[in-house]
Amino acid sequence: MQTPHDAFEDAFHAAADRHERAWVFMAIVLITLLFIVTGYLVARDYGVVVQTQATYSNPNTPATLAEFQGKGIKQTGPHSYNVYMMGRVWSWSPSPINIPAGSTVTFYVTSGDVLHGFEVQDTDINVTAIPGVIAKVTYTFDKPGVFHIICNEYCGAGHQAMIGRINVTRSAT
Ligand SMILES: [Cu+2]
Repeated sequence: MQTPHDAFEDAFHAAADRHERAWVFMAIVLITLLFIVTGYLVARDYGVVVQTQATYSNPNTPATLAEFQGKGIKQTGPHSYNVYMMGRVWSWSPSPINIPAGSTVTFYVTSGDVLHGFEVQDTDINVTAIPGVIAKVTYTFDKPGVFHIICNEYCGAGHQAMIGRINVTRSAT
């Protein structure tokens, strides 16, 4: 037989149950949203993991390769270029890079001495320049403007001045 007290307790537990279910549901929704938004922002701002094109047991080898000699910029199609980017204390070569808007650029990035960080501002290009390793990253410059290459890995006394330039001009067409 139910006493009045039991009826109150049952109602109380039913109400508490509803509230707890609602809060657990909200927590699951929030955790899921945070997970998705974090993944999206990381992929958008920092890019996906860059593939390594080649590694050499001798860290000085990439600097001696033909592609890294001379201008370092090679047109490979009507709107595509290869750039062979060498970071050294404390400059990027080639720089400045002049290309028309709409160009797809494949960067082959390496270092001639110590670790550098190859980051192009206003893009999601962010690669570590490692001696003996050639990293490959492709990007399409849709909008004209000046894009600065900054070294984002501390590399010595002139690190903060290690800035390169990519000039994206209005396309002729
Ligand atoms: Cu540097």
